[in-house]
Amino acid sequence: MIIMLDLYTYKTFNGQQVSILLEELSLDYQVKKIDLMKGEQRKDSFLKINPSGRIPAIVDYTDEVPNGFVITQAMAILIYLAEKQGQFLSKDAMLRARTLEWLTFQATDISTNIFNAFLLGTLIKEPEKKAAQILKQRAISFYQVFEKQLTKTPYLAGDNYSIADISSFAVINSIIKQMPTADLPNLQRWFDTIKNRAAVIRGLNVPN
Ligand SMILES: N[C@@H](CCC(=O)N[C@@H](CS)C(=O)NCC(=O)O)C(=O)O
Repeated sequence: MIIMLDLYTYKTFNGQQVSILLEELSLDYQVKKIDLMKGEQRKDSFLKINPSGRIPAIVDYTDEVPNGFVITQAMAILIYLAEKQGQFLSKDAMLRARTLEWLTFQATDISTNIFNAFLLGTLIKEPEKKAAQILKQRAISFYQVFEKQLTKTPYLAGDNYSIADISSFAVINSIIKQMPTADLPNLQRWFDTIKNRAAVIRGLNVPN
């Protein structure tokens, strides 16, 4: 089997969004594990791929770029792969905008708050811990917006499962224990539907 794509990743929600999409697209890819706990993201070999020293990153070996087209940033990777394969992101301008609207909401309002809360929460001082709590609460408050939307449509951007769902699912899944969705029935229904997809189960397990 000729592998045409490398995925640099680790088991975090940013990495899992991309591995879930790759599994949904049934693409062949080679997993390059970057162990963040061992600081492998700061090695020169990885900094050549992503100078900001963070996962995820992909290298796509194409006819146009046989040495590999490198792309970083989870959102950019999701959009690139979905567009390239013509799946999970509509070509219709309005449906596409709706998907990008939910994807951006997730990226800027949910995962950013959660990530910053995690960073502050690892510090010992009380003011930082309090700030972490505020950011977490802010992210949780946005669950209500998801719930409201999901009373109207099966998926975030409408009738079709899209990269907005994949991205949001990976983030919510990573914090489900601290931030449960059980009291929001439509969000819970959406979460369970996605969680049981075979590609999602495989994608969450990368790198295994
Ligand atoms: N905005 C970036 C965030 C990537 C990111 O923060 N990745 C984390 C793991 S979830 C990472 O690699 N951190 C390693 C480090 O900061 O040293 C994206 O969407 O890809």
